[in-house]
Amino acid sequence: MKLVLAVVQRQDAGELLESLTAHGHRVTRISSEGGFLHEGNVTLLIAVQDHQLETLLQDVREHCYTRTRYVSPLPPVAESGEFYPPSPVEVQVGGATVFVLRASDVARL
Ligand code: 2BA
Repeated sequence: MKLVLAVVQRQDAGELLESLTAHGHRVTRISSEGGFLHEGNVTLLIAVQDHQLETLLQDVREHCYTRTRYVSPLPPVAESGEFYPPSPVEVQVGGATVFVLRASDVARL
């Protein structure tokens, strides 16, 4: 059995959740935030049997897209009143960051 933690972009979370539940998975959705961009994202917790893992990952691949963000780095320390606005840096976000952990059991008590 595996516990899958999938960090996905908020724009992708709705359709992915629909697809996962349609395929019979039980899913927990947690609102989260990326430490680098400080943008809201979504972390999904999904416990699956080993034989379900590959189709689950396929669902994630199909519903999570790569997007480009531009981040402005901090400006360098200004010297003698000169000002050089820093150029935005391109960052590719996603599809999804997926952690697969071994799980010993799932109990619904
Ligand atoms: P963020 O931390 O906000 O990162 C957003 C994107 O910024 C990342 O996309 C990556 O392209 C870039 N990035 C992140 N940290 C960086 C750094 N130290 N230097 C340069 N660029 C950096 P993704 O890799 O697709 O990650 C999307 C989100 O997935 C992350 O949002 C974070 O919430 C999560 N994540 C990614 N890798 C993780 C990891 N190893 N552990 C925990 N969470 C992770």
